[in-house]
Amino acid sequence: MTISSLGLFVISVLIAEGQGTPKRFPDDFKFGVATSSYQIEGGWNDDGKSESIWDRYVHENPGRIYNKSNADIACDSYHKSDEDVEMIKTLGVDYYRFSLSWPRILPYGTTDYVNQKGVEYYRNLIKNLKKNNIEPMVTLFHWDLPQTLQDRGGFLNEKIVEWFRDYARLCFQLFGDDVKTWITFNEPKQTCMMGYGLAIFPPRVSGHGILEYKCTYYLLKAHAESWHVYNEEFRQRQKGRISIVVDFSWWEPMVANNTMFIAAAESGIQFMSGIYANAIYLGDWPEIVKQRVNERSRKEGKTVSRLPAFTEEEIARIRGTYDFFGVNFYTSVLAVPNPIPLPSGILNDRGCLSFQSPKWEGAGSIWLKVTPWGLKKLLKYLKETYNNPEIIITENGYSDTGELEDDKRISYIKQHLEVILEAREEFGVNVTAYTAWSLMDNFEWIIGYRDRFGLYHVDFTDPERKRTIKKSALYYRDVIKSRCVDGKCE
Ligand code: GBH
Repeated sequence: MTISSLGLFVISVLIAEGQGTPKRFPDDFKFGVATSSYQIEGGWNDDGKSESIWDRYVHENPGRIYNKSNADIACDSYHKSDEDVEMIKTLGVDYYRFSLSWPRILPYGTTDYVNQKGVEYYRNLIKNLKKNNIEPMVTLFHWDLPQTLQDRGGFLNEKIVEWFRDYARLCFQLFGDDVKTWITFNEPKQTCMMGYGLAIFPPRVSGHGILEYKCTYYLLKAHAESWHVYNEEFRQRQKGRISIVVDFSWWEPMVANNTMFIAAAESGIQFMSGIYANAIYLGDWPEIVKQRVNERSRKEGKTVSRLPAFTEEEIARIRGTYDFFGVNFYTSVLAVPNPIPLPSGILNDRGCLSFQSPKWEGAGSIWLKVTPWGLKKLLKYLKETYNNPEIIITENGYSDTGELEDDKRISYIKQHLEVILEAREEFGVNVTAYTAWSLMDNFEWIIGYRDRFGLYHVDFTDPERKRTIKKSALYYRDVIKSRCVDGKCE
């Protein structure tokens, strides 16, 4: 260290300490806001777009969606993207996270036919964002698989690796000059566990502890192959970055300082989230997942494990395919050991149960309890478990019934921002960005339009889908401007 660099170092330490209050975000911390294609776009069959598995599902099973709603029109963003950009601009965010609809770009799923109208829609949106100094952060897959690929087996056909890789390559070619942050998959758990395990989301296949793992195995390979495509064919010229987004709840042992409960919590977080992250950030399945599923398979008299084994080659190919750690965080659960031997299935394989305390503050959604302390613990856990990666919070948000004076949403965001600052200060967690879910009220999957997550209200009874700013949007705008959680720094 030279004298002058030592001087600079001392000065920066003094400045850092002088700031005293941990309530201020550094200037290079980024703020964003998020949506996803199926939840906002509408235009479900406009201009050559084909059906996604969600289109098919809501049309064939209206009764399975709250109030028999669907997203045929949703927020009508397919026709209102200029207004969307105006709203985003008002917030003053650094970036907008949205997703591309695969069947809008590739109606047959594969790259032999590209729907130019679909491409144009995203090209206009991206240009408009750039013009307004808003960085696009683009998710390639937020659950709306082309139905035509589902008809060929979807995520149970190994071809999904090629289909997705080719779709990803096309998107890098089409939009990569302007898009510098890519996300391959949003929340693989919802695709594999909810779609091919518990059969709650389309394609509603019951996996019995077999197909949810098979889906995960192919999905991780598809992620890795597209990362390699970006890395080898685009990175040098386009200079962007690409990763996956895994959703994590925090798992707290229901009984503290009890090894059985601590082990239950660790198993819970590994089966529910680590299973989608471990191969990418560390290599292979999490140890506890391998151990439990392999042993249970043996006890069930199976000659091969229900969990597909990665070859050494596959482990090496998938390991390291990330440029940052994308995490969605909403809530926490309490873990309890479940020693009762139950039939195969991911929820039974994990050997624990989850509960939420009735003492925790609720929200509009039954599963969402306000637990900012859980995010703080999770951030420390992620740092320690995954070798201190750069962490981007790609979603965090609060649901209610759509009130404009949404003080509870403000309080939720504020508390989560506070713990992010604390985790950075106290544990040195490298969180560099925060994304609020969501820009506006939208189609909240099977709960339809009941649970509202928006910073803007949307009137779904109005053919114009009128959007109205909520108090929380103004709060978030002030945070971004002042870089302080209470929206004002002295
Ligand atoms: C995210 O999922 C999604 O990325 C986003 O699209 C969504 O709008 C947002 O968060 C809010 O939900 O039906 O009772 O079995 C968050 C995780 C997964 C939580 C599905 C609710 C359904 C539970 N969500 N889960 S239930």
